[in-house]
Amino acid sequence: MNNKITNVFARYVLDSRANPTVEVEITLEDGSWGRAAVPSGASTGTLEAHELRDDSKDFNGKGVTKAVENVNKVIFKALIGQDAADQENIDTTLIQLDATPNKSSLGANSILAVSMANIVAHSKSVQKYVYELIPNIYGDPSLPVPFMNILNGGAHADNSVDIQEFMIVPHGFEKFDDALRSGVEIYHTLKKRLKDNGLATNVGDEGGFAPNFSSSKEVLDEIMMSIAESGYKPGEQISLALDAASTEFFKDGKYIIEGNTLSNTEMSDYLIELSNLYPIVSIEDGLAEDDWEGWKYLTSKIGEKVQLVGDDLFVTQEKILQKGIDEKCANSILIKVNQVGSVTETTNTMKLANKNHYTSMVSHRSGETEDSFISHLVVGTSSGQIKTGAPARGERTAKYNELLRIAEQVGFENFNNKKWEL
Ligand code: 2PG
Ligand code: MG
Repeated sequence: MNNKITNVFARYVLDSRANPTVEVEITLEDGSWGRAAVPSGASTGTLEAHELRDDSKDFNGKGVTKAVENVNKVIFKALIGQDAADQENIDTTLIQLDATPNKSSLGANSILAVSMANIVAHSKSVQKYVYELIPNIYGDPSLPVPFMNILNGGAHADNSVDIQEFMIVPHGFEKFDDALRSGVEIYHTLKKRLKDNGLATNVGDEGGFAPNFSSSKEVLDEIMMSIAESGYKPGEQISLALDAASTEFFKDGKYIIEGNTLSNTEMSDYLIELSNLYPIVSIEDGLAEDDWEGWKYLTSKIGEKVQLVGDDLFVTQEKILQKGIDEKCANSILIKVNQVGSVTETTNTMKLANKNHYTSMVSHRSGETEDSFISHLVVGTSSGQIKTGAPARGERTAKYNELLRIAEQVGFENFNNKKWEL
């Protein structure tokens, strides 16, 4: 067996928000090695797997010394000699070693880094791309429609915009690179328009612009004009998507947004109004993570025509997704590897989603590294949708650039945009 693990080594590296994070390297008997680093969120769901931080004064309490030590001392011992080809066994070993329901003992950040590094090391050993080793859950490997977050608000920017993400969805193209290019062009047009109107063009955590606007309608109008001015047809070629991240502005059972205090039905009706006024095809976290009643209402109202994505609601976990399926909440799940903490659990959640006709959108976090594992995850599972920020900031372009490289293998025309055809 060439795939025996001979070394597991962790260090800290910095993420895109100047916080330390865990990076792991795994070496195999044949000399192949793989590396992976974990991301970190800002608008996190309460039930996410535990991110282990030091809680000392170093790095303002964000140090990962303990998580790194857990890899180098505890996980190292458990994995030496194991077969890297058996990802499921590696992940089960890690889960059992931790032995808590939310990975709070070893830390989801240490476990996930090891889990991802293992599949990368194995891919090198068998001379394959990582996406070739990922289960083809939704179909044969294909390139995703990129959900590009070009205007940032909420917890990702210090502006007056309450909704966290305004995304463009370039689906009306034959080829992945044409879709990506259109998004890039619109991004530049938006920048120019903001500048010409005396608005700020500095960017938020995910590379989207972060000017002050007083309402979502103003933002959406601006994006619509940027699409048209770039020479594209809104709705036909480019649609829109939102991540409201509404848990962030849900206080005492009410949604405090754009100067209004709304009940869950009023919040839903506001989102419905926006989706009637603009070509919005997908809304993430329109309701808060514990507002199941609100989710049920919104899903019953527009679940047939708009993709409703549960992020904080489902936190990539099978059990919680099953509750959503049973209660008819949402019709799609956001997939973030560090919300659950291992490769196998991530793909298991996606399998459950597919079985129940829920779509899966693979996602970055607002705090990211150059690691581009999620580009392989989205192609391999053929989920057809990725959100990985604006086409700016190195940690965001790392994912788009990896998709461009993968596209040379799977074919640029192998573009999974069927769901969005008019
Ligand atoms: C989200 C994400 C990624 P964060 O809410 O969907 O865009 O943000 O990583 O801060 O949770
Ligand atoms: Mg979200």
